[in-house]
Amino acid sequence: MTFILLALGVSLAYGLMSGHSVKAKSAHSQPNIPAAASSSTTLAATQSLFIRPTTPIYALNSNNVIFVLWPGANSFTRLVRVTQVNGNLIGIDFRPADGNNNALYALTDTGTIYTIKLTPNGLGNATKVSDLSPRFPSGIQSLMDFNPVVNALRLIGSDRLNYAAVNSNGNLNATAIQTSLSYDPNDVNKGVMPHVSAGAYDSNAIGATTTRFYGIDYDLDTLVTIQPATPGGSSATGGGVLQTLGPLVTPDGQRINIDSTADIDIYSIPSIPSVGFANRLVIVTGQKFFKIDLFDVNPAVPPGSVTNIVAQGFTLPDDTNDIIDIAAASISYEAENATLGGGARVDASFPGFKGTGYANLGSGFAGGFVEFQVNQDSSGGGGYFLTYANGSNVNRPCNITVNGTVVLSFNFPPTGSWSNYTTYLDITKPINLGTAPGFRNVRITSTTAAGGPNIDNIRFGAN
Ligand SMILES: [Ca+2]
Ligand SMILES: [Ca+2]
Repeated sequence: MTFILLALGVSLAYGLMSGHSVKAKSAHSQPNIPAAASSSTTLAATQSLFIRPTTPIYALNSNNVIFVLWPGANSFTRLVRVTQVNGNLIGIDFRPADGNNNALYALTDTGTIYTIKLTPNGLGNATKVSDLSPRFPSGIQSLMDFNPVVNALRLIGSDRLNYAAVNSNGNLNATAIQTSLSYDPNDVNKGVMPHVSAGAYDSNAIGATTTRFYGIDYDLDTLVTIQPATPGGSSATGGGVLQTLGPLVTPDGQRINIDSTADIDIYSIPSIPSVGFANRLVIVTGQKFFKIDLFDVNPAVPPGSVTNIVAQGFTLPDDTNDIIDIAAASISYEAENATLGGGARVDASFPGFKGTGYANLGSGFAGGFVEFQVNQDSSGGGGYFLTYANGSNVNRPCNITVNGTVVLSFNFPPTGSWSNYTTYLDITKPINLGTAPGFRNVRITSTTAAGGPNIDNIRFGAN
């Protein structure tokens, strides 16, 4: 196993994983083989460069039905029809601050925000979060996405309406109407009426300090962005000033036609601050699924400069069920948002953690555990990243189980102090999650009387 103490090592691995080239694959042949290549010779031959997401992509249709594209699958699977809501669902997204994938946020055309449970126990159950006032009126040709920095919701309609639902001494309880969208006066599409029905923020994880908004203009079939108010900052989304980055094209240069109800989402692989996040943008439009590695897109260009934006993908079967919105599952799971037992407890005493705390597995006894509900595929994802602290001067060994079966053991060596969080990276011996679709329970349990470490979070490598 590779025990990497230096951020440089983590940066190198992330850099390799963010490049999706054949070179990167051969350098780490085990973690980066696309699932399709091993299961289908035909797919491997025709889509040899396309690496499918190793995180599930959830989808919504206009009849309140939730679907999911499991990692490696060729089509969406129907999960559940949501019945406990008032109105028609028009948007879904995961909230990075949740620190898990247990529920989607969803908005109805009557202006109510709900959470929709995705885990097997209570699948499809809806819980009301808040009412928008005024209601967001733009219907299904709209986008809904969480800004990971301010932990608030962005709503944009293809009619140019631009809303934010923010936390104001409550959860998403204040609605702000912001500046309607328009193209920058120096943009190639200045004066053109925008039709943006798809959009998402990058750096989509706990710990992001800046984030950039990307969207798609379905009328122009282009990728657009909103520049930050100051260089290096977050997109000034509330100002609504769009910039065209370029036309969407396939790898052989064919223009991609975007439907009016197409949607996008972004999933992000956290890295060290100087490197930022490795961001993947996924698109569902009609029968097509596409993915863009945002590492290949330079958004910080002056208005008026455009370049082709290459998206790779595949054709879904006929029965794609009129998808109107999608949401990519996070690869990051915070221990303080997981299930704890055996004497373990949520704690926040030692700073340096991500999210709101960590799981303290306890000192002086064995059996403290943290259990994550994980819906990833580890077969093509390139390992896992486990962030923990051990301020004692002895190892604190633990077992890792998947649905009760031990798959790995770790020693969790001392990190020097309880405030010194270390990321343990192993891309050669991934936690074998198995290939079965759906959630499974990944549990970390201390095995000796020394006790266990403080576990901050776990992330699974992604493509
Ligand atoms: Ca999102
Ligand atoms: Ca945490």
